[in-house]
Amino acid sequence: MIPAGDAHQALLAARRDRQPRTRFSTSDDPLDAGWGHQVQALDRKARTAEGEVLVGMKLGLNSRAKQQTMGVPEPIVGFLTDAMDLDVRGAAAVVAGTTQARVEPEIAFRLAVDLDRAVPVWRIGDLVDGVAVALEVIDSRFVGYRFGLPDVLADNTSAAGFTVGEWTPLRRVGDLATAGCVLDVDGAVVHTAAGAAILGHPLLALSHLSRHLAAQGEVLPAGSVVLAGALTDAVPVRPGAAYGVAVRGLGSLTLRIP
Ligand code: OOG
Repeated sequence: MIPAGDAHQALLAARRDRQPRTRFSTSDDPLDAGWGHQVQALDRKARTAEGEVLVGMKLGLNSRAKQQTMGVPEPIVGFLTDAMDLDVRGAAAVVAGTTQARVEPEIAFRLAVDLDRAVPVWRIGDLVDGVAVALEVIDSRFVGYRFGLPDVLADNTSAAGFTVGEWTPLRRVGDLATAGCVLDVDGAVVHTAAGAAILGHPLLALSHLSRHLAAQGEVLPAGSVVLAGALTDAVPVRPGAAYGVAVRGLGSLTLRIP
């Protein structure tokens, strides 16, 4: 088994050299999710030591579309820092560091309270201060996005960048499960879905995250952003393209790639 520290160094080199690598897990050495989280924790420690600030968490592989395409049938959790905020750092700077970036349509939640325990599904709404439409830029450090569960966890769930639209209070949004989502590239619709694509209801992503944090003994502070996971398959990032997402009740958002 490759030690977590070695995998962390290898992934750092892959990012620095913009050179995607092959996956770590093999049929002889399957590794496990715990190992993946260990590597991810090293990445988070290194980034925060360099001054990046944790601003939230993201879930991934919550929709059947993504699970089937990526071949990993389980939700995953990663972290978000201010350096990934496309509105703070700029899309040009974020995309310049990527090698095979893709865009995904998302729903974002903002925490009203510290998330410090496993919260039952019927109380999840109490945790949320605002809901917004969002776009995530992912970029795998594995060639062609060919990875297993431990690999993608080690790679911080391919997180690269994100942008969030206007926040709306949850009580004003209506039923998120039946809210339609449309993703377009340069105005041409490429994918559609409903909120229910995310685990049956987008709020269940927060419930999953609360159980994950409780198991790790970790607290996510009030005000943090949580990306609930892509509603549809991802689309490749192309220079000069504009990516639009609209979710009923949440409005719309456009990301222009320079
Ligand atoms: C893994 C990350 C997926 C999502 O929202 O489903 C993800 C990947 O596809 O590279 O962020």
